Amino acid sequence: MGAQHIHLLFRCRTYLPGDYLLVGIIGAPNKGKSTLFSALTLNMVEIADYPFTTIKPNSGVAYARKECPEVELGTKCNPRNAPCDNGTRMLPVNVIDVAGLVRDAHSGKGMGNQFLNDLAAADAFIIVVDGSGMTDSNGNPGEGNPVDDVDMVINELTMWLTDIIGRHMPALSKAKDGVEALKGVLTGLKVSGEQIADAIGKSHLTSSNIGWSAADIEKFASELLHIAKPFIIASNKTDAAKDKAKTGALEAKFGADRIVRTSAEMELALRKASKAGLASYVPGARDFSISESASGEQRKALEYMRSYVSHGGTGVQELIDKVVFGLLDNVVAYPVEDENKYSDHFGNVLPDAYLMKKGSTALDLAGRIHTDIAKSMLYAIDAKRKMRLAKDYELKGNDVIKIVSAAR
Ligand SMILES: Nc1nc2c(ncn2[C@@H]2O[C@H](COP(=O)(O)OP(=O)(O)OP(=O)(O)O)[C@@H](O)[C@H]2O)c(=O)[nH]1
Ligand SMILES: [Mg+2]
Repeated sequence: MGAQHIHLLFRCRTYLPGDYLLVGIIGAPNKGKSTLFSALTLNMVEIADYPFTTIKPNSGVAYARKECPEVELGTKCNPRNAPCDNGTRMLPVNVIDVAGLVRDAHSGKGMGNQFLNDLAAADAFIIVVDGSGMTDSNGNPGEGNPVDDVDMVINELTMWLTDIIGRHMPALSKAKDGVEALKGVLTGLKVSGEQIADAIGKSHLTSSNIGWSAADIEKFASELLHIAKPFIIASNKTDAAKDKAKTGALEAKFGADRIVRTSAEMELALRKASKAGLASYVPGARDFSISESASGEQRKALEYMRSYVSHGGTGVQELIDKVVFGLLDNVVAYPVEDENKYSDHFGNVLPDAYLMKKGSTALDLAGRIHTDIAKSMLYAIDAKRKMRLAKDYELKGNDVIKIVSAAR
């Protein structure tokens, strides 16, 4: 049997937004969730200085950024599923922004917690807090405590999950295989059997004959959340923070790794200014140029922002990059059909960029392209080094890979 590509399969496949990671933006009211959402997606949504501005969820596409291999390979890409911005590949990620969450939302306080169902399939959460500390936990002007707000969000998420499991307890308690039964109950939550088993172990419960008490369910829900729904914290409004103590307290409690200082408002203003041709701001950049066409007032505002971003940027791009490549541990892989031209069957150079969980193999990449390609896969070729790779080759990040399959 000759080794060839299955061109047809490459040709037929369309890229579905359903393949994207999903990131949920969550937090107490009036902290800047919708501003962050808008800065990330450039979708214009309602933003206002009072609690519960958002009622219906906003969903859109944000982009994590990574250097495109076109730079290293000295070529020019023809992107299909992930745009390229001057040598930086933009990997699409779905984001959802929901209503503000308050303490006891699970008992109906504020907007309640039903809207959390819209985030059930999230791969990760961004918890937005007011790093300036100028809004209280209900989103009103006053002394805020971001650490308490994060604890409240985690607690409300736990209670939401506890309620879902609790509702199914009569049926679950009759099931022989608890992991399988829980998997059924938690369909739509994007949790795996391994994650469920792990959470059962960590909460010192057993999976056979589940007869859990309310406290057991809560313990399990809390463990499962930590395992399956990792979070990062945006210490937002840091442009308005007079002292750094609020963010410092977050770092002390949750670890500096998990905190990104953001100014969603400034990122939104800069992306809008760039779109309007007033500035040449690239998301995440520490500098930009201001257009001649900017008016005196606009120039003044842009100069102020230019000075602000020179001290570490607005944090917004860093935040989404950290979610995708840090928290969710993804690498980018570029499948090609021609390892010399780095192209697909039509000559498109580096057409597709796939986010793959670290630890994924060349075979996993084949499966991502099409299950049939994975089934008949023989081996892979590292197109950069022209080296043959085994099916179980672990993707390193920015690999350009040809999958060689058996002709049928
Ligand atoms: N200074 C400053 N203000 C911000 C920032 N981000 C948001 N804001 C302001 O904070 C207020 C609330 O912003 P929203 O984005 O509507 O907040 P939200 O968390 O979505 O609010 P709800 O939908 O009501 O829960 C608005 O007045 C924003 O302009 C920021 O980075 N810095
Ligand atoms: Mg909002």
